[in-house]
Amino acid sequence: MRAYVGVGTNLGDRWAHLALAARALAAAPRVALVRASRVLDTAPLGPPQPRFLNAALELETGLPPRALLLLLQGIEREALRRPAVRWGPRSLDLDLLLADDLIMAEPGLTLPHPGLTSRRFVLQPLAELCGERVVPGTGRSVAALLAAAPPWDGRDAGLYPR
Ligand code: A4P
Ligand code: MG
Repeated sequence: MRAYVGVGTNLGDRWAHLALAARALAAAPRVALVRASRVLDTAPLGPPQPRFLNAALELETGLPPRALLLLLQGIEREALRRPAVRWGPRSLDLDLLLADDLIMAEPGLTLPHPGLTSRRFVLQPLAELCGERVVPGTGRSVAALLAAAPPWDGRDAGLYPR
């Protein structure tokens, strides 16, 4: 299964959280980290809070979607446990954005991720990895959704850390 994961972090050592996410996924059984997007520094959507770093990761995995989500949630918890890191609910947010062409609406797992189609901080890094890919249920490509998304305050922050 080809899967795309959105990474967001706005508390503590944000670069360390990005690196932790990539390391943990690359080390996980039945998961290969194929590529990472560049990193964006983005204005927060929602209530006032620190700016985010956002990026996307492309995975090839033998895990079914539910097992992959559990893995992502375990990595989020690992980021919270790091002692040097200021505790916070958003120290690391890993969203399963796309999993092959699956469409799913089950308790605890919606695919494609519901925030995907309208959020530039998700679409832009994803477009770098798979702009031509049609988002299941929309009939539109990632690049087309990005072109139609509302304007925002986001800037390139560099290569994904390894
Ligand atoms: N869940 C269902 N489907 C999925 C899926 N495809 N991937 C469920 C991941 N999780 C999925 O997730 C809440 C529940 O969603 C989980 O129990 C899971 O079973 P969560 O990550 O624990 O909670 P959350 O992060 O509060 O929810 P969510 O929807 O991820 O938050 P948002 O809406 O993504 O908001 N601004 C900028 N610039 N950049 C950001 O990254 N992120 C947020 C988080 C707000 N503003 C932001 C950013
Ligand atoms: Mg989330």
